[in-house]
Amino acid sequence: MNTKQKHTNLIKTEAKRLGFLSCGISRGEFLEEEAPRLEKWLKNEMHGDMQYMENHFDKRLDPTKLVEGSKSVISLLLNYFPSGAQEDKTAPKISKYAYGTDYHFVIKDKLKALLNYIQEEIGDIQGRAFVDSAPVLDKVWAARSGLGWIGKNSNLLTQQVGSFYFIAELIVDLELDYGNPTTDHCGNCTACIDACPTQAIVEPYVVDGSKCISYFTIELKDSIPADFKGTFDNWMFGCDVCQDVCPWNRFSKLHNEPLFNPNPELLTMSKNDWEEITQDVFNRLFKNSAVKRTKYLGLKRNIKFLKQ
Ligand code: B12
Ligand code: SF4
Ligand code: SF4
Repeated sequence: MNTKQKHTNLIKTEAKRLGFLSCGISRGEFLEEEAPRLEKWLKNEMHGDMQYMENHFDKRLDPTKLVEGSKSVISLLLNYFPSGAQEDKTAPKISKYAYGTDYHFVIKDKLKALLNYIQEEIGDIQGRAFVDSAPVLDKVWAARSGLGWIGKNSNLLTQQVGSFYFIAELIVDLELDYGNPTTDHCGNCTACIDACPTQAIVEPYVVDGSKCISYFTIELKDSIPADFKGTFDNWMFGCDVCQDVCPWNRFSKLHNEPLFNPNPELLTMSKNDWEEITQDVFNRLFKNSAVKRTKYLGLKRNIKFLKQ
């Protein structure tokens, strides 16, 4: 076993120990194939009001510009597939990813621990940890490293566990052993495209973010356009439809991260409880949650929109 393989094995083993579902590694380089796709997506305004997507175009496509001297992208998946579900089937729905503690906190801690381990075991390695927050094409790096393929709903998928996991990365100045992309197993399936309540999957592999329920209910600061009334399939925060219908998600496995367990009250709230939610209840339910991104008034706006 050469040194690169030895280091790669050490990192992958520690990632597992820290609770990550899997770890894959790619050479940090310019993403030539993605550049025209990202450009087209932005040109067609599929980012809607998410102006941050327009920023750092060059860095987003090239990790060596984002982290000077970097050589490798270490992609990490963290499962969030929950055991429970909202009990009142008529209650407005929350995406599974937002049931527990905000994933940014949970993952950041694990990434830091992994970077510390690399520095202790391998040497004076420089690196930075990213989860969602930076201009990095998370799914593309994970796919390149062999962790899964990007499905027609544009999420990263695996045959073993579907797609209910987060993606994060460490970008480091250490040469490692690189993985190879897996094959696409979407085949003739179009379940996600057919089921999307707002027809946001405008062609296979392309999601028009500006039409996605997740965008409207989480990212949009203004009021939700009236033309979308009656199309939200009762989602008040995010949307899981294109993943729930994906046949590969029959293989989802329950997460084992205690911090992702919801406040039990969240699963027992009735439709009426949600419609009458107060600021105090919101604060209690979503203390360290990603739902805080939309704030109390944002959630109220979403619930009201569903009633119209
Ligand atoms: C912006 C964003 C959104 C936006 C836009 C969605 C989107 N698809 O881009 C909105 C708010 C709508 C959104 C929604 C959701 N998101 Co989001 N989001 C992001 C974010 C911050 C950036 C994504 C991005 O770069 N988009 C830019 C566009 C251009 O990229 P893209 O859609 O992947 O497009 C590629 C394909 O279209 C492809 N392509 C184009 N043409 C063609 C043609 C062919 C033939 C092929 C093969 C490919 C191809 O090239 C493009 C560029 O690579 C990432 C975090 C990150 N930093 O990566 C999370 C992220 C993608 N989101 C995530 C999640 C969980 C969600 C939701 C499931 C949340 C929810 N339950 O509500 C939904 C799913 C919606 C969906 N089907 O995509 C996870 C996905 C995990 C996974 N397993 O894949 C990520 C990675 C966050 C994380 N760190 O875990 N999200
Ligand atoms: S998250 Fe919902 S609205 Fe967005 S693309 Fe998937 S099914 Fe469509
Ligand atoms: S629902 Fe079908 S087409 Fe869509 S991502 Fe899953 S396998 Fe691919």
